[in-house]
Parts: sequence; structure tokens; C-alpha cells
Amino acid sequence: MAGAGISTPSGIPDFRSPGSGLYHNLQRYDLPYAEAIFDMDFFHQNPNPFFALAKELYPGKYRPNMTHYFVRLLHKKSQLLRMYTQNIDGLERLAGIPPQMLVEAHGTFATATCTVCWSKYDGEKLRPDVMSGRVPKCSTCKGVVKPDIVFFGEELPPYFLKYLTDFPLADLLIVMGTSLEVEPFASLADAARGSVTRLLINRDLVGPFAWRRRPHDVVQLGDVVDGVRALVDALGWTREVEALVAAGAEKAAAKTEE
Ligand code: CNA
Repeated sequence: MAGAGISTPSGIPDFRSPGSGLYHNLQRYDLPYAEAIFDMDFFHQNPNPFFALAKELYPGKYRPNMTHYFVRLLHKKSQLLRMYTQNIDGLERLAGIPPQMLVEAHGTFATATCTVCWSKYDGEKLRPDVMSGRVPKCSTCKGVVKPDIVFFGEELPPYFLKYLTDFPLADLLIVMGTSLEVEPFASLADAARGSVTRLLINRDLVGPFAWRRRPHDVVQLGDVVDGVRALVDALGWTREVEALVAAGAEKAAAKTEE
């Protein structure tokens, strides 16, 4: 289970860290309150602040870090059952984790839907509009096309329900870079069986690790990349994960040169 904290080492601010968090820095979007940026009623009145944020987070600008490549390595070694992420930055896909191994619980910019006629779009189709600061419009009905990011009050994507069959099968739960404050995602941590080790790698103690610690819980406090590096070292996987990071960086450099 992951949240915004796994992407802060890639340069993307999280929501709640005092000072650097996104909510702290939303003043420039002139919102009535910070969460309005993900409020459907506000979006219908004024979609511009959301699209300003979309321009910032649209896949392409930021690179995955060791944390994302560690999950890719878990998959490569057939050790990944699923990655549940709250992030909308697409860095999991960019790191090469196949979409079917992901539950992007708060949605994705990879697809989009017309808010009027529900026509479906590939996120790449919207890129020229988003990047040039235009609100994308539906080619069928001219309604506003919204990336498939889950707003407050909207239902989570149906594949979120995979947790019902995934969590009883897990024999290790790793929780990284999340405040575990947003429901229903936060409660997934309690869906793991009682006998299962839950490992928290995070700057601070959060959710059940702070309040309802189980006997098998393990906590690695501090920077998430340092925590992942310690785990990878202990597993003897350092060279492999570094090779994935290096290959990712090379690919990005080649793309920039194109
Ligand atoms: P959050 O509430 O901002 O919590 C982040 C957590 O990560 C906090 O506990 C931080 O202390 C911790 N953290 C931050 N940086 C580090 C670091 N370098 N090392 C270790 N720990 C760190 O974010 P959540 O994901 O828990 O909240 C859920 C929201 C945030 C979801 O709806 C996301 O869509 C949303 N969000 C996503 C992104 C993104 O896609 N990258 C960015 C900002 C917000």
C-alpha cells in the first residue's frame, strides 16, 4: 500500500507535510478551500485549478525513484500480489509495473471520461490541451473531459474491490509513504490477516501502526528511500534494484534527446 510519500523523493509534493505539502501551496489556485480542487461541484463551476494541477502531475515530467523500482523488482521476482496506490502521478506504470498488478485507488490520468456523455478517452489524447492550459472538451458533445481521478464523494474504481480477494491471500503487507488518513483506502491495512507481518516504511507512525499495533507489525521510520534501501540490502537485491533505476534513467535520457 502506497501514498504520496513514495513520490516526494521524485519531487512531487505530498498533501499534508507542513510547509511543502500540496494543500499548503494551493493558494495560487485561488480556491475557496484546499480540497475544492477535487470537489465535483467546484469543478463544474471552475475546472481551471484542477487542470493547472493536472498539467503539473501529467505523466512525463517526473521520474520514478528506487521505491517504485523496488515494487517492480518484487513483481519481476513473482513476489508481488498487487500494489495498492493512492497516487495519481502514474510513476508506478512508468517504473514498469504492469497495470494489472496495480490498483490505482484514486484513479489515473491514463484514461479520462466526458462529464456529460461519459465518452471514454485515452489520457494521451488530452495531453496537448492539458499542457497548453486548455480545458479538454468532448469531441462528441463538447462537455468537459475529466481525467479519471477520483474526486471527493465519487466512488472508487470498481477494481478497488479486488482487495476482497487479494488481502486474505497476502503473506506480507508493506505500507509506504502514506498518512493512512483517507478512507476507505486506509482501512485496507486492517484487511490483512492477523498472522501477517505488516511493515510500515514512513517518516511518521500512522494509522493502526500508531493506535492498534499488532504483535507482528514492524516499523522502519525515516525517509522512504532509506527504508527501502535497507530492506533491499537485507534481501541482497541492491544490484538488481540499482540496475532497474539506471535502466529507467537511461530510457528517460534517450526520450529527452529524441
Ligand atoms: P499524505 O496524506 O500527504 O501523507 C504522506 C505521508 O508520507 C506522510 O505520513 C508523510 O510523513 C510521509 N512522507 C512524505 N514524504 C516522505 C518521505 N520522503 N519518506 C518517508 N515518508 C514520507 O498522502 P496520502 O497518499 O497518504 O494521502 C492520500 C491522498 C494524497 C491521495 O488521495 C493521493 O491521491 C494524494 N496525493 C497524491 C500525490 C501523488 O500522486 N504523488 C501527491 C499528493 C497527494
